[in-house]
Amino acid sequence: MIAGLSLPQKALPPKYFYDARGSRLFEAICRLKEYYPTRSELALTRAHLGAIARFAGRRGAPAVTLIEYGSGASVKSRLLIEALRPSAYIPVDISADALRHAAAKLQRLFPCLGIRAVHGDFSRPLKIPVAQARGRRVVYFPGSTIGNLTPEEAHAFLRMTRGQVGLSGAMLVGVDLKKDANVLHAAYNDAKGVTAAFNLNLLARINRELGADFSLRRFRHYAFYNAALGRIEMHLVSLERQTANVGDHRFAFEAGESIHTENSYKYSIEGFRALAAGAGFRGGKVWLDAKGMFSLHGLVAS
Ligand code: AVJ
Repeated sequence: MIAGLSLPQKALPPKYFYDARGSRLFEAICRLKEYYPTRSELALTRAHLGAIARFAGRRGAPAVTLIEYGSGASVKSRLLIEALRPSAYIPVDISADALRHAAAKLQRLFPCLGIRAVHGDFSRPLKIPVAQARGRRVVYFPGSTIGNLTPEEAHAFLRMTRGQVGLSGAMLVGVDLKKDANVLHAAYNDAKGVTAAFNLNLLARINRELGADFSLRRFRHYAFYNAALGRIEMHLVSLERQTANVGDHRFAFEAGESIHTENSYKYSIEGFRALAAGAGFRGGKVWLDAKGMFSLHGLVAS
């Protein structure tokens, strides 16, 4: 936090949004009419579930270990688990609460499924519990969480994952698509202000957990589509000249100066396939929802 707030363009990593309240606010975002990604990805998963499960489970591999990064409430994985029937499911999430609830719920639904929740951050290589990682390894990375990474970071992440699933493994990645900037703008500037509350909750969390004194009233949520870079940027903009303390560090803000809190990259289908190819994956398959808003890529090692 200190390092990020010391940059010329102040910036904080979006993974810190997800404390218990932040995870709840994110779930509320997913239900907003303006926020199309969740609904689109669910629709495409339902529409193509058979094909997706055949892709993930093929090559006669009897056992599949399904690893999910950023599993959150595991809503989409429930569908996939039903169709794929993996022998083990390893959800990985930075929010301990979300992880515990999702794992308990899935265990009730699938009593025979070996569930091994891993509380952590998928930006570093993950130690997969070996006893659970039987058969074919399939990494599921839905929600366009990959959009939080820059293309360079996404490349490194895909390379790391390819190493993790090995030559016989596969990856399923949900990727939000480029579209009309007005649709993107609405999705990140909802009328009820839930996205604004989600963004501002980061400051509330820093205040509570790091003894900081950000005045939440003096910052405003700001999100826009940066077309040149193909990404939504979220910022917290200081409404006036002010200072804020984090521990013994004092940070000065000019009026209008911002903290950059999130990027959400949008890809073309070809653009994402090229990125995956550069990281050693063959773009095996791509599935879309009926409106062509969102994509799910099935990748195998090339
Ligand atoms: C969870 C990273 C995919 O970028 O759309 C939603 C997070 N931020 N509204 C996204 C988010 C603001 C979301 N991801």
